Amino acid sequence: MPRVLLTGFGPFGTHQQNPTETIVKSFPSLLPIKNPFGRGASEVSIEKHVLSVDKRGAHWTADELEHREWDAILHLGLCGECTVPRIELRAQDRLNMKIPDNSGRQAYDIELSGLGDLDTPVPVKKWDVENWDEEIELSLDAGEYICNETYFRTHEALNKHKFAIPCLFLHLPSSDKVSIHDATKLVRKMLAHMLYKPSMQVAAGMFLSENGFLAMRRGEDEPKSGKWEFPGGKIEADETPEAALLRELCEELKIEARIIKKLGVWQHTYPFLHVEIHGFLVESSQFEDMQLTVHSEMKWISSQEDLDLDWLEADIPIVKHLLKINY
Ligand code: PCA
Repeated sequence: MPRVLLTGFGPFGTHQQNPTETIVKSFPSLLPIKNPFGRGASEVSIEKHVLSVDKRGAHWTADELEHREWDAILHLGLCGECTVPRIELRAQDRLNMKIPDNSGRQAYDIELSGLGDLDTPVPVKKWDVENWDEEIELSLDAGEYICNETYFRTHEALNKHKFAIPCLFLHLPSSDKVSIHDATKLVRKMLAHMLYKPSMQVAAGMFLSENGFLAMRRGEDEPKSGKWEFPGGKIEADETPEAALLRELCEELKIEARIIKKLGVWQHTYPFLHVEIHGFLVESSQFEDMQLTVHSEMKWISSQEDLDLDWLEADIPIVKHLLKINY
């Protein structure tokens, strides 16, 4: 049976209560869940833990991960200023405490590791949260206090762990803004999405010039930022791969393009996501007017050395294929 770790925090600062403590304590120990991405259902066992609002609490999960594992980890914390729940996608390499923690520690403007922020590998952007009944924000700012520290330490430990374990942080507003009942429902929904793997259809465009194929680098605020890929994106439910590609090229590069031919379909399974990539050879007369809206850089790739770029894993077989074939 899959096992999940669900954590919350106790009161801190001026907060007499922390809804995340109430949620964790009243959460069932056995939970039936259904695959939100397809068929299948399972019973899940939930290990519940209320963390102390201090360094010990922030390190607890990371320390436990040295000798054990779970199938998913979901941390909950209170965000006093928030009005809607926030799924945190990034743990910042920073601690800057406006108030002391529950052990009296107050650190100002320090780095947690000095090695940079850590992004969750869980593909939350593929969950379609815009269409959920609950209002939710996706956030890249988990704060600079104990919640962020906890998220950072857990991800640091997960990056060294032998298993790929999905982990997220959910910041909840106080219970007068979002009831314990609604927040608990949201936690259940998130766990179901974390325990099953979404499958995604993607359309990718390959522009060819005398300098090779066009590769793009993902921008700062994108998941897997800094990785190289081909322009394109998700095929929506009611779209053909071709229509999706032309729409994505318009959104990402601000150009109208034309499809020359289909190059193939490639499959790849990441630890938390399965992707099927439909690749097309494309051209555009508006190439000169290109504006990058989600990427930070572009590059023409033509030689085996270009395989050394930090590619999205799923794209590597495509790059190998393109460099081998003479168009
Ligand atoms: N919220 C605080 C710490 C504990 C909690 O529930 C935070 O956002 O850092």
